[in-house]
Amino acid sequence: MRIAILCHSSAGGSGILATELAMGLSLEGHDVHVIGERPPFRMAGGAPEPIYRDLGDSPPTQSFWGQVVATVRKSFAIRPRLSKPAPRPGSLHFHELLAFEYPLFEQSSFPTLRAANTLATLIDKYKIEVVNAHYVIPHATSALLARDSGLDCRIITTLHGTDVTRVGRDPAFFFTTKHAINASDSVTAVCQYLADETRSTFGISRPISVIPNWVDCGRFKRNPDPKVRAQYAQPEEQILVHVSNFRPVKRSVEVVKIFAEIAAKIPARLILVGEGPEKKACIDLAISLGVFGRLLSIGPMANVEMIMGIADFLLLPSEMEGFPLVLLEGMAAGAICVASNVGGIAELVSNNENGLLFRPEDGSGMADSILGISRDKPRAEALRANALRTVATQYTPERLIGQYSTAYAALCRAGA
Ligand code: GMT
Repeated sequence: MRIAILCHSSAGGSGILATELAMGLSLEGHDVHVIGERPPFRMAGGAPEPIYRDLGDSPPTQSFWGQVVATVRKSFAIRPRLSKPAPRPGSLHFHELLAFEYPLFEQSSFPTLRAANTLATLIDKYKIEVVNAHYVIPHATSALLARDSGLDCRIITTLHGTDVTRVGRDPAFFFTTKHAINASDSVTAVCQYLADETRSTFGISRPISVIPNWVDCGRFKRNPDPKVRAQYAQPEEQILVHVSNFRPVKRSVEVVKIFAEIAAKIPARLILVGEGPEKKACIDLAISLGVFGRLLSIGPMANVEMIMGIADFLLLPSEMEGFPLVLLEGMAAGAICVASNVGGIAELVSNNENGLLFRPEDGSGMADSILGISRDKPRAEALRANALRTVATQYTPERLIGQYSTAYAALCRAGA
């Protein structure tokens, strides 16, 4: 199939998932065109330079394809014994949004319209059959605009979380979000909670199928090498990790409070990975609580598996979540996940079996249970083993990327 994927380029879950999906679909042999404001965060190892900017006919440079193929191979841990074919060169493209500056426009960018026009150009040029819009605003709207310019393609919209629970329900976006969901040919959500929440928020009855997110257990795995661990912490320290975009919905400041309670009782180290509006407040709080010396702050990491593989605990006390990639990745890598029981999290984490769930505001409960588990090795190992079993059996890329391509194929058949 010829597929276009629209996604946010920032280091957020929806863009990461869309990138992994694009790379996986290209492995299945499809022609995939990713469209965004700039190359998405995890594409080609976070390739910094803009690529394939002008939709021109000149082939992408060799070095770019070299990077993409290497990343796809690494991402899926292809070994000779696997029969999966290597991606055909040329099966994965990135297209930056076309842009035009004009003095009349106060806001020069108009990303919704530019995405629509870029997409329409691609549909026309590459005979795209299916467009998968990740995150409703603005991508599903852009896809509908592109199709309404008289082009023949199917639109499938994937809901991720705040596109419904925060942005979509806001009066600023309510009607456009509802319209985009209703007018898409097909809609998927990353968890059942989000599918149900979408229907009740917008009062709609259309089917929304659930395709959960996944994790590559070949890439996210425990790193038993003490030398690697020693780069981040003393041998006796428990390593707690929070990977986030540090928006208020993640309640990242709470992580520092929880950590301070723990660090008052046992040797511990907190690693904060990512960037966002509340990062500074986290650092300031760590200073005022006297734990700054035990904190390591790192920006967004394309290879976050390095940190996940040495973490003892992963903290996610969010106010709301869809189906967090960070939990899937922590579970695969052996970090015991301590999270709030919100959104779709309980569809992945069973309390006391493969992780720990709390009310978002129960920071002390989270701290107490981390302290308890850090002294109870058999329980820690049981939680880790159960978590790995969950993700390795139910949330594999092969199975779930296959569900996307099956959904695309069904749409194409229905529209033929
Ligand atoms: O940051 C993004 O790009 C999307 C982000 C969000 O704020 O909606 O993440 C959502 O989508 C992810 C991928 O499906 C999920 O892992 C997250 O749970 C979900 N986040 C929230 O709903 C807060």
